[in-house]
Amino acid sequence: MMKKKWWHGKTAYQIYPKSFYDSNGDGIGDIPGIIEKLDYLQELGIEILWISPVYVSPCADQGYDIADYYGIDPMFGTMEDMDRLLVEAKKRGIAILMDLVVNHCSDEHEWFQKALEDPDGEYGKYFYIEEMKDGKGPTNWRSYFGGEVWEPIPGTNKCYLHVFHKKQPDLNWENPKVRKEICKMVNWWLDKGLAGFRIDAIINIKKPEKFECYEADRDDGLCSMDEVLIHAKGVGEFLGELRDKAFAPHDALTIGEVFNVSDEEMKDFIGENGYFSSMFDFRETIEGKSVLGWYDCSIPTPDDYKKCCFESQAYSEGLGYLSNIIENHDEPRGVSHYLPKEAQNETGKKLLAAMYFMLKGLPFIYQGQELGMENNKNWSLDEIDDCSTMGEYQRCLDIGYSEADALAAVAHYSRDNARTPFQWDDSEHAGFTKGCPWLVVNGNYKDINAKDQTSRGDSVFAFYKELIGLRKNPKYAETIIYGKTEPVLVDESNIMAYFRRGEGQNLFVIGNFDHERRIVTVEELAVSWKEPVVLINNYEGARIENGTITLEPLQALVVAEN
Ligand code: TEU
Ligand code: CA
Repeated sequence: MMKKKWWHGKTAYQIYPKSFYDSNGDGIGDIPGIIEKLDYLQELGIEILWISPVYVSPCADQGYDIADYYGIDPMFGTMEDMDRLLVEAKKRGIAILMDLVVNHCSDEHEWFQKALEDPDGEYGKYFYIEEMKDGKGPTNWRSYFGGEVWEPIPGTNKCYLHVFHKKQPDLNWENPKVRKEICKMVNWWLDKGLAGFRIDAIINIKKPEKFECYEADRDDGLCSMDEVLIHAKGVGEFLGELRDKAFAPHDALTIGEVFNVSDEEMKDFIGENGYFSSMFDFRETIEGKSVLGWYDCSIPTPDDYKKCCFESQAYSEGLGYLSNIIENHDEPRGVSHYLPKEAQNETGKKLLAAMYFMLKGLPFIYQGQELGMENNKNWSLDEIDDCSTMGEYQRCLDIGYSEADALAAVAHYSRDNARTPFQWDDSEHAGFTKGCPWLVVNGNYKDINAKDQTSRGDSVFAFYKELIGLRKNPKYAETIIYGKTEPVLVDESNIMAYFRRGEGQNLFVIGNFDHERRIVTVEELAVSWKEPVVLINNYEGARIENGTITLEPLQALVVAEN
């Protein structure tokens, strides 16, 4: 039996500060804005809040490029605001996680500025700085945002490594001084009263021992970081040190953004005494992605979706507690991605909500997900701000797409879909700001907004509230939190169904992704269940007779044994 932790039964929420709520009319969401909306989050039932970066940043990658780890960027507020947020959140029983971005910093960070001044000096060793040969870096690795990972240092024959944006130089974790600095900083924040961190892009901190070229996977002669990471061995040593010297002494809650580890390695990451408390399940996120770029990706079907969920549930069982999502600030809106077109309505949104929320693990809700916020359907190129989208767009042009086709090819995956301002009400700019929003507001804000959602008993918001309430209901919480997930009807296309097996209690979760009525039979319900009680339903009525369940199109049910 898994050791119980205070956070297992909670529901977590991710805030993307720039787009949440603007308190001072400059068009940019801020920390005072978050404080103003804490009551809203409490009303929803949120008890853990992950806040994407608010540190000092020139914002080449929206705050994921940090110029001062100890300072709050003025666009987000002040350190006093941050301290007040911690206090106000605590009053409402909400624990705060900040974003820990330590694979890289900003090129405007003091360390990098000093490294540029003297690449062979002390601070040069904080980064990966190499000699160029024939004007080229030592390897053919492609950065996540497109182009080479090596950037020349002006006035020298040297270059530095950046696996993300060129304004995000990678920190050299092999250097004990770097590790010491990071450890100090993490402890400083935890001492302030943070509950913990979401840990950014962490698998990238270990590089291959030798800087070598690998086989190219596109005609640009470069290879993807996925290939590079296969050759990088021993990240665990760094992570173990961070755990022992910073996380463990504070009993911090840490959620790793962990890509590119095998299922076998999962135990080291989130097992007993693992590096982190939990890590996101990205199996569904990755499904359909292509090494060639976004233009070549395919959108997962409901059957793909359920297969991914069940695989992750099976691998993690008895081994660690995953964090479950349908979207985040890097992904398309979940309802626009996992639901078939004709299912993209409130009933379908509730269906998807129930399916992922009832899985074993810590559920995260990304801001706006609880309203049913969708991808923006009408992007124009000049409205896109995200560097990753621009890289993928360029890639399309490079292989001969017209501008219009290139935009059409990347629009669905643009990270800006998740980053459009939160839709608070039906007034101008969706009530997000009194000024001019930094990113365009989704045109559907008059139909989809918090004011409407919180006023209706049958809204997506109300449904999320019910799911969160059920998770806290003492009668069922143990089973929801710790019960084993057991898939059933796996070969029934467009039906996702599973038991959650608790001690002396079973729950049954079923959803119909089909646009037609479906009738399925689960014998156990007829044979050994006394009487099924419907706990969650996105329809008026439910028909369960002798183990035979009649599901309306997009109907979702959570059922308990009486
Ligand atoms: O993301 C890391 C990551 O590997 C991807 O999700 C990446 O952003 C995506 O493939 C590019 O489209 C984290 C953050 O979540 C992301 O916002 C940052 O841009 C990135 O790290 C760099 O800090
Ligand atoms: Ca502001």
